[in-house]
Amino acid sequence: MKIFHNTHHAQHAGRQEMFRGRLVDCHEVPDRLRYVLDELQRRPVGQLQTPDAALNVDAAMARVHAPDYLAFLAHAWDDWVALDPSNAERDALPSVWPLASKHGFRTDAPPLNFAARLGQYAFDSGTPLMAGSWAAARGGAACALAAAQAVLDGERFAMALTRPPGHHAGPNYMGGYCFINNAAVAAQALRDGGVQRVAVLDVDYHHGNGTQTCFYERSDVLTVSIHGDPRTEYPFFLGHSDERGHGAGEGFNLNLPLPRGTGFDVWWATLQTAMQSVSDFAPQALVVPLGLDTFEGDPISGFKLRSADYLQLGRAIAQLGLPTVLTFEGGYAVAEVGINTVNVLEGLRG
Ligand code: SP5
Ligand code: ZN
Repeated sequence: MKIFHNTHHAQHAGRQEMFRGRLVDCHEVPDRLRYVLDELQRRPVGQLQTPDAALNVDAAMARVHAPDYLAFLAHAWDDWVALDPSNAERDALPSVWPLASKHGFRTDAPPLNFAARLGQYAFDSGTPLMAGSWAAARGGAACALAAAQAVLDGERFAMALTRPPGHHAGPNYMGGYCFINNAAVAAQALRDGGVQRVAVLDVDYHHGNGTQTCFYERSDVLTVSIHGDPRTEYPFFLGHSDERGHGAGEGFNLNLPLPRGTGFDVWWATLQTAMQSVSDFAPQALVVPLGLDTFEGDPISGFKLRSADYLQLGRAIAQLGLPTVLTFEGGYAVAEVGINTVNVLEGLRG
């Protein structure tokens, strides 16, 4: 198993996120990745490496994200500081949004004001952007592309071990701590490398809204997600069980929402349903957005998985018998995220 880690990740270190009317310390912190790397030192289940610098990561990101969104991200920090030089001391967070055009706001007259532009491209105020966010997000996309390439070259398992995470980022928006959708970059790179059908099995606690949206009208990429019911859980506005795909993509999206408080037995039974739909699709490759925020000790989530359960998850994924790319997503019980992640990888190896 090849594990591609992102040497730029720590340049993205948000200070605070908006939560119920005040700023609270960020949950998505650089220590998360450090704990995984530390556990990999203790249990070296794969070959740790960095992506080949020759990979065309900009082209790979452009296959998933809109050009104006990528240009926005690349210049966002400079534009934030240009708005007011004292902004250099603060992370950028949006504070005004156009909502959707159904509310009567215009989206055909793009604002010049940076705060307004940030609101156009962000769906929450929990995703701080700072000087190194773009370098970190772009470095993560390189890991996703490298992992897809490794699988195309014959590797059975490859992981993009990176942060910030990606599965909430859509074609033209950021949010949920995510900027670039690493899982979508990997799935599209597999398609572009000649894999005809790719399945995405998202096991993060939160619905993979960005990945679902990227492939919602396509029949070549099946998206399946097990997550907290969006009626009560973030990201709230997508992830319901009646979302089955649209147009050519109808029938190629499956959402399996579960109530907050769900324990391993029910989660495991639901995983069997998810895996059956993956098998029925007969894909030639799999992408697993791997969130560890299903853990019982997670501070912002509501499922009750225990550390040993992640070994089982790894074994189950391996039983699908598919070349597989994993991307590191959520998981905010920082001291346990290394053990839980490496348990999945150990389970994969059988
Ligand atoms: C990748 C991923 O797992 N993103 C999750 C984004 C969730 N953002 C909203 C979380 C709000 C919870 N804040 C709780 C603060 C309690 N101190
Ligand atoms: Zn999550």
